[in-house]
Amino acid sequence: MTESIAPHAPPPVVGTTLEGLITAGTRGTPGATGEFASLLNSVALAIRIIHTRVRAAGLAGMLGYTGETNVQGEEVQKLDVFANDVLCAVLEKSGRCAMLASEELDEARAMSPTGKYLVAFDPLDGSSNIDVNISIGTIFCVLQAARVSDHLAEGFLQPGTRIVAAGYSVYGSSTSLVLSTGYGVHGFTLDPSVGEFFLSHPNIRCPDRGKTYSVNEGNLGRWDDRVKKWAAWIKSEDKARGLPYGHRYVGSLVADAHRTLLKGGIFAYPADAKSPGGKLRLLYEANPMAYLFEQAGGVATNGVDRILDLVPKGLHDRTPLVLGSKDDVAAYRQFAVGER
Ligand code: AHM
Ligand code: MG
Repeated sequence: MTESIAPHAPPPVVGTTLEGLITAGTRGTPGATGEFASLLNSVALAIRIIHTRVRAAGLAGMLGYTGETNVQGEEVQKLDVFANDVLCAVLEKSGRCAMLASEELDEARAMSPTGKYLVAFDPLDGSSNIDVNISIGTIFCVLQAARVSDHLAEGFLQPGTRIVAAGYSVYGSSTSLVLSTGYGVHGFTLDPSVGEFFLSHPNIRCPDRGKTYSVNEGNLGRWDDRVKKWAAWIKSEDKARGLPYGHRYVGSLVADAHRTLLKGGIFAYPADAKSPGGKLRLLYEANPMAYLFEQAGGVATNGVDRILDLVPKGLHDRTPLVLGSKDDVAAYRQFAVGER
């Protein structure tokens, strides 16, 4: 059976550590062996290690490119490699992970044959912002390795509805970790002096409607007419609907999604003439975010259809991504299907 943080877990209180909440939540769940809690704590450990290197990156000779390109054809930064190595090493040591898939690895990598979980991650999202001290982060999701075939790379080719946990960290003005195991979304802030994540944002709810839109408008000339029409609408004057919306765009999904999750509004990375299938990756960018947004009462689509229903064909599949407040994503959909 799927282990998870149980609905009967004690209500989170401020002063709660991430480890404490995870452990309390799984204790007493029928069939729980502690392996799920142990896996999540391992991911949190990796994030704390990445945090220390990100914080000192300018000093530790960790900025800049390695000279390599990854499977996506993108230039690899030294911190991308470091973050990937840390996650791989920590997950291997945990013994809980059967296979992992990473933005930085061409193929899925086998870990522990007795591991019960599959972990997909983007070790360091927002690579273009690394060298300029702008928020970056780590995104991950966990699937269950329920069947024998799940211990092969094909195990990752499941729809996001099968996710059992997802989260992301933001290495920003503070380091935060946002996590869901299917019973709401909780946000934690790292206290670097004690090296612990403390609960700072219990039960995050994405407002039904926001005031900002987030999209790389430099791509406007490459969008189809329906997306252009939406972009014109959201900037139009309409007091009753609260338009125009303000524009916010960091260029790191973790940062743009985090703001949208907490404050509402809409983030969109539509398909365009350069990236006809979208830019963002389904398995380790769109799916974890979609899971978190749905858990928080928000919505995530590819413009029209629910992200979590999409069945990946490959580890590095891309998708258009539109997420945020339910009213704002619904309005986008009306434009996308030609109803407006
Ligand atoms: P990365 O995983 O290589 O960092 O790329 C993904 C990033 C997202 O964080 C962000 O939403 C998007 O790419 C920004 O793309 P653009 O620079 O085209 O606006
Ligand atoms: Mg990314």
